[in-house]
Amino acid sequence: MVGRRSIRSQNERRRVVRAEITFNGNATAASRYVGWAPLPVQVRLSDPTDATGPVSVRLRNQSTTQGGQVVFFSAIPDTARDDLQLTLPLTGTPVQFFLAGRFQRPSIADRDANVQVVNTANNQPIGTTPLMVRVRKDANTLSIGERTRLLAAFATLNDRGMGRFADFRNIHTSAGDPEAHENAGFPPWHRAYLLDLERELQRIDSSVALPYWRFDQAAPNLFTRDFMGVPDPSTGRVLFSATNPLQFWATDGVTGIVRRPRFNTQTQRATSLQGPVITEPETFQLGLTATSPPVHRYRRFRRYEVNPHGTAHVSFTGSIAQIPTAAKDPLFFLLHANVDRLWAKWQWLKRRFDINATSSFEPLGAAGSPGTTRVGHNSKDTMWPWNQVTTPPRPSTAPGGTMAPSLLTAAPGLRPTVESMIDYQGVLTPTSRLGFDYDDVPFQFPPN
Ligand SMILES: [Cu+2]
Repeated sequence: MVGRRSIRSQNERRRVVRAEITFNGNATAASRYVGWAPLPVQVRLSDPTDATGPVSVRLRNQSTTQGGQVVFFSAIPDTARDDLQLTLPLTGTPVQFFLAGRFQRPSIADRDANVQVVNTANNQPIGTTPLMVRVRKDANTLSIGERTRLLAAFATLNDRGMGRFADFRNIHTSAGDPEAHENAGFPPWHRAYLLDLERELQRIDSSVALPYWRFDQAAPNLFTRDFMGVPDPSTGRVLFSATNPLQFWATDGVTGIVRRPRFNTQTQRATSLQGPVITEPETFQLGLTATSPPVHRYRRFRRYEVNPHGTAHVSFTGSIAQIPTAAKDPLFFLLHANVDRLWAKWQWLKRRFDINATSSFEPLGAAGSPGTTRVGHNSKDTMWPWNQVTTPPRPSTAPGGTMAPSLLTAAPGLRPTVESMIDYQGVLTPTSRLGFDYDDVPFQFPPN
């Protein structure tokens, strides 16, 4: 009897020990979002009461069957582990490790993943931290909850035409056109544009990630009254269900969205008068410049601006079909998330993250040196409007201010350069991580 009681009281004492996790050095819940790229995380004993020495702990997913899942790294680069053994000093000094979402196990709701710290001496949990494995997903596969939160955040950002969204609409115009299109900076400029918008959506609802419209496949769940709307056959004005927050969408002082597809949205991929968008595998072949061995180069790959990108735009009539008005339509951002995903997936497939290699981006350098192109399209140039430059050849206004900051990463800074968009996962330079990922594009360390 005496022996059993003393064992029990010993366990109770050990349970007093508490561990606390901080993400990227930030203790608030607002920082607990992770994608596939490893994020620096710190764990420390927050209440070492009754511990008599360093405490050996194991980090793990609280449940391996539900919600988002994470993997652990003791350092980077390292192989991903299901759990991680660490020793926490009694002084409360934090111990750093790295954490990432487990590929293909994203969250579907905020805080549905849980990291548990277990005291290995008695197998008791001494801390549980909820988080979200938040990645950009195929819009056609979103749950009703994910879709509802996205649409509500978009509607709030626009606020019937009176909100912050007006800046985004006013960035993508005739004046901004030369900053963004038909040149080397097309992919990075749009990556920054989407990131800025996504961070604003996340300020409204941190569980939202921008989904993508996979335009080379039918997306019957996207083109519905509950999601992006269905056009009225006679006017082309998009109709929404009575519960869809987009029903009040307005831009330039006019309510509604005009968008009429040239293809069957329930059964077909995007198709213009010239024909369908090229497929994903065809897109990845655009960069091929030599066949044996195969060499893939950025300057060839960026031809994807024409097809599939341009083709997807002109698969409709209405505002999305012309550059000056395209960003009036929220579908624009889902279309462009897919354009960005194609670049991201090509970068992963061909390992094109080196900001100093012409195979990853060209022209390298800043405008004004030999062999460079228009300012804003060289790797070292800053990008309008985030640089707030309004002297020629830049546009005369720079709507929206500098780049929205993030608690998850310091990159790309307030005035991003073209090259800051290239290593978006921090594959080669961990501090370059921009804080987004796509559901089907993994993070992979470079080969040794
Ligand atoms: Cu576009």
